[in-house]
Amino acid sequence: MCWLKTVVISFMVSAVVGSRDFPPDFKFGAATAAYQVEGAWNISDKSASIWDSYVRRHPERIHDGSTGDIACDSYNQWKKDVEIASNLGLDFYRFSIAWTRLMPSGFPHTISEDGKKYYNELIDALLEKGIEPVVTLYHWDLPQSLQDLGGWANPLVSDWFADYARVVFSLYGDRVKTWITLNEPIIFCEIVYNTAMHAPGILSAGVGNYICNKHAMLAHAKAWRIYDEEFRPKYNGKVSLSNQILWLEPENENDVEITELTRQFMVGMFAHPIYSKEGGWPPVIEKIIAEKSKKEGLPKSRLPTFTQEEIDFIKGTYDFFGFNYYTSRVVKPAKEREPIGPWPFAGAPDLDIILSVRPEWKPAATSWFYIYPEGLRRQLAWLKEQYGDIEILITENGYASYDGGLDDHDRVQYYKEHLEQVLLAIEDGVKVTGYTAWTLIDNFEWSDGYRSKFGLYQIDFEDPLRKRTPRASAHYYASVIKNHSLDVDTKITDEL
Ligand code: PNW
Repeated sequence: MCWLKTVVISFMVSAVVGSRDFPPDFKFGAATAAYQVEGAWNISDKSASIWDSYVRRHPERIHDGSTGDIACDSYNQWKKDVEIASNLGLDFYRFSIAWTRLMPSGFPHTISEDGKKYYNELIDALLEKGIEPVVTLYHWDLPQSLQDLGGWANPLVSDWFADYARVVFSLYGDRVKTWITLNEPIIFCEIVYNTAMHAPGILSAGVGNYICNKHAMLAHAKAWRIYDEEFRPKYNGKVSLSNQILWLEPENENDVEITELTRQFMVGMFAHPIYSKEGGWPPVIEKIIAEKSKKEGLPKSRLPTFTQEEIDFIKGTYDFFGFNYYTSRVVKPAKEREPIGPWPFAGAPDLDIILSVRPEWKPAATSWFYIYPEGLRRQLAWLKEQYGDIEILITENGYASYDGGLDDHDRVQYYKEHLEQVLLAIEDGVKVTGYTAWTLIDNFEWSDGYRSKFGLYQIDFEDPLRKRTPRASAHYYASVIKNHSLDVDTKITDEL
């Protein structure tokens, strides 16, 4: 019987080991965003974006007083980005287009020849190396000219965005098959208007954030519908948006309900209008904000309503769910107006909660980052439960450190543990089709400047050529991609 036991055990071991392989069509990528890497902020006819002006007006709001003026100089060094993306063996590279580089006035009557050429060359070079371009239309760099007209608070912004989207689809849609309309409306609406700690630095808590959110939903939907009607028939691509989600857990069993409510504030507000069967704002939130507004003596809710026509227009405008995951929080109720804790934006000032973290979640660099890999799997399960069995593409996940060295075993560990959770989620039956590492190269980390590093590749910011050097995590990720499996050594030093 002993041999049988051995056979059974070795079969079980190989079954477990086998489960560390990714499904054959699972894709791996890495991401960047225009303002964080391109530099060349005023080259040729490019106009200023809200980030170009914000870093000038408010250097004190950037940790090291730095700017993205040069950043990784990817405007000039993009061939190196393509080369390292290829060395990593990426299936796709997610980057964003700078609206101000392509359409300097913000409007479609002026298309920059240089801007057009820059993205054409980048896309063609990626395809030549067998890397699929995944393109974000808006990663927070609104033309300043449109901000001067009110930006995301002006109802016309969804038309401005739709016109821009049409230009981009018509220029690059023959080669780009996966599009992200908006990156993280929770950040560019909630963090902006509730804290003013991002461009354009306007404080309008509980008002501006909701107006922005409504217009973001409409902008996304208009772009999706333009693609669907005018471009899908010939190009057959996919269009969605990327939502940043913190996994939320109740502090104890009494806090289950408030936690679910917080999820609706932090996810539902950016997903319910698009992904739910009924569309529109999450009803529970509509009710809370209406009641609070009434108590404040306002004639109507601070949350702008959708007409039924708008609800139907936005509903269903997706081809997958783009999900960015970094960290998690624990939720408990607060007394009214008590500060919300280390995520002071979404829901504030309409959500009376306190957010914290569990003591065992280790902090990474930047104020908001605590490591909880299981949060990724749990959030994926919640998304499936809420919005059905839809395709989910993880459009960002990565690790921040203050140490810029090459021996980044903490980052290797982060990737390994989060990819394990992705595999478990797939086993759970969640349709996760791809994973995107944030980020390919160290870059301008918004209000943290160049202090926190997220790169698989280190950038030498002292070097005018911004030399790119692979970290241990780049070797590890390349090996995962090559083997299509987590059964790889975490200490790999192959040439990249
Ligand atoms: C994302 N949080 O932002 C952005 O898409 C990237 O541009 C950025 O560089 C990256 O993540 C790292 O910060 C986030 O508080 C901002 O949990 C804040 C959070 C998460 C992501």
